[in-house]
Amino acid sequence: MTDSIQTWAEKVLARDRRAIARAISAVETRDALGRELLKRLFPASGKAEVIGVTGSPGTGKSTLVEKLAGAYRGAGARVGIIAVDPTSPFSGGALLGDRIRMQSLASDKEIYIRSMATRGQLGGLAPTTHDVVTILDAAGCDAVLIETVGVGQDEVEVARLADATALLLVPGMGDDVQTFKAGVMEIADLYVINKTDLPGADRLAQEVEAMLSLAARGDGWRPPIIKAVATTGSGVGEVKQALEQFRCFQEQSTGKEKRRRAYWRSRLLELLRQNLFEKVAREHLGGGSLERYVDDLLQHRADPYSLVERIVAESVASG
Ligand SMILES: Nc1nc2c(ncn2[C@@H]2O[C@H](COP(=O)(O)OP(=O)(O)OP(=O)(O)O)[C@@H](O)[C@H]2O)c(=O)[nH]1
Ligand SMILES: [Mg+2]
Repeated sequence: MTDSIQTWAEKVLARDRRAIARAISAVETRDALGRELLKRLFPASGKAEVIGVTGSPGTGKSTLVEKLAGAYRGAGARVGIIAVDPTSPFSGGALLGDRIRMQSLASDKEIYIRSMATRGQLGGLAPTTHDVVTILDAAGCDAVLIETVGVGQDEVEVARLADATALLLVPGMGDDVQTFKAGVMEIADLYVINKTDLPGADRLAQEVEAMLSLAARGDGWRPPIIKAVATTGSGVGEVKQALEQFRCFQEQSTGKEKRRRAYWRSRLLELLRQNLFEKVAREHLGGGSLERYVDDLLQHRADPYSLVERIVAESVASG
């Protein structure tokens, strides 16, 4: 078994597309094999530039990601695309749409596209997006583009995972700058005013400009505002250029290391939390125990604080 995982990992590292697809599926279903595979792939990851593209539904994220992927390919980079879909796995409409829309990339063997459903998880990412990035990174993608829905403060999660985050805004969608939650504006390393073929683009750009001049970022980076028409590809070169400038800025100012350090710190804590919870749930909440505890609480025979202390103590004692 170990041997076959080793071979599988080697195939992923050698960019075998079937092996990559199987690896992602194993990780998505939280298969134990997936975890074993990730252990072997992790040392080879950490090289890809991870770029988050976020914005309200319909702002043109998929269209921009497709064009941006084309621009990276044009520069000889290998590209991974992860489209995170907010809808349930059942409606599937947007997934299908993305696949059709990104068809121009489908025949390119150096581009890997994967759609994922958030399955109700907050944060704008699917629970296993982090691990899929590791796989694509280990498989030699120079850039991994993550499209994620912007539904408020939730997509802060993608900014944590990404080295750079682009926020798409479009004129006339009620996306008035005043209505943004502060958190959403804070995550953007660059702003893309998309659909500038529609009226109101200049006003929107001015509003963002005005907002940015009110509060300087702690790291001294002034997020550029780029006007684009994703459908024609206009402005896409500028977006790519701005991402490169930001990367240079980050490398010179050690911002990138700081960001990745913060990411791995919280990722480690998150995995630890998840792992400990799963252990406790497996060992102490099965076989009707959970409902018996709930009965105790309902009847006020026990208080939840003491119960949790007892369950945790038992779990720790059991090793
Ligand atoms: N007029 C105009 N339409 C655009 C532009 N960019 C994208 N669109 C259109 O806007 C619609 C939505 O584009 P998508 O790329 O699917 O947007 P999205 O943000 O990925 O949408 P969701 O993933 O569903 O949130 C499509 O019909 C695009 O053709 C643009 O620059 N101008
Ligand atoms: Mg989309």
